[in-house]
Amino acid sequence: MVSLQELQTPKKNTWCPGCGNFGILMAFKRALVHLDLRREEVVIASGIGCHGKMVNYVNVNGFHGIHGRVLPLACGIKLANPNLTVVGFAGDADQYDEGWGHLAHTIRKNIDVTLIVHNNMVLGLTTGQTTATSQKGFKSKSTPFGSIPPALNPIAHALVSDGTFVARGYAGDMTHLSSLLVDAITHKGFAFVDVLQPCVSFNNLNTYDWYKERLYKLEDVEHDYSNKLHALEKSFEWGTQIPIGIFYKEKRVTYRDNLPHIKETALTKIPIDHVDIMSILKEMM
Ligand SMILES: Cc1ncc(C[n+]2csc(CCOP(=O)(O)OP(=O)(O)O)c2C)c(N)n1
Ligand code: SF4
Ligand SMILES: [Mg+2]
Repeated sequence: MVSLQELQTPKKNTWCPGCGNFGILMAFKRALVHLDLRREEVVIASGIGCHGKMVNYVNVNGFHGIHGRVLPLACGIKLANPNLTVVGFAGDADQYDEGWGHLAHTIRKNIDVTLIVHNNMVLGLTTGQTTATSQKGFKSKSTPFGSIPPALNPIAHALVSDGTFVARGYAGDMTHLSSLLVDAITHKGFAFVDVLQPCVSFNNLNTYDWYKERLYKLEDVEHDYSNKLHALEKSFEWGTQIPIGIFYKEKRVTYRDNLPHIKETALTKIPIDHVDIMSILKEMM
């Protein structure tokens, strides 16, 4: 059984004191302990940003990729070796700006990975610029007079893209987030979790106090997560009341289940000794 201690790494943590990323890190580690997964069965992938340091702070296999490309990485790893549990960590600029296109297509293909988006509604690592989820009017270095368009709604987009697991967590409620991550990781198919993450250095609008006044749990209002229209209605709640929890969940065949040639055997187990790639390489030279 893996312990919190074993998931610790010797890397010095460089997040700002009070950053919401600490809550996500601990919630994820607790989820791994709860699921009793062996460290070598788990692979995590991240983009570039403060969130990207997750791969440095969890003692499992990790791939720190490039900005916006968490999903191609995570999906490639999972399709090559379905025996692995694959979790991607992205930032809001990372996923909802640069990597936006990947999200819709991974959702509709229902590739069996989990995506956790650290949604702090700002570019943290680059010291505070506006992102796709920054609220209209949000003032930052890149929009000193306030962000002009309305904020993108990731939950509504995931629902209309036919997501099979669509949820929102909060970095300030570690117990709730951890149990949400357990549900997401055990979901067979693509699990999408948008996590509201306070950035204490560059987002002085969406703070812990701001969330405290607004958040409520969908499970407390007996939300039926098999009802997509109801989930969509809930996804538009933003303002005085903001729901967290599972919006929608359904069972659907995964992408890999539709690939008969690799359905039974992991690509990583198929011998390649007899494959001669020289002729292909010569063609390219
Ligand atoms: C291809 C590419 N474009 C832009 C950058 C510059 N860059 C570094 S981090 C970052 C985004 C950080 O914002 P976010 O994804 O929201 O992550 P956070 O730091 O808030 O966790 C950007 C644009 C980069 N490293 N690579
Ligand atoms: S800049 Fe924001 S997101 Fe980055 S570590 Fe500091 S508080 Fe966290
Ligand atoms: Mg961000």
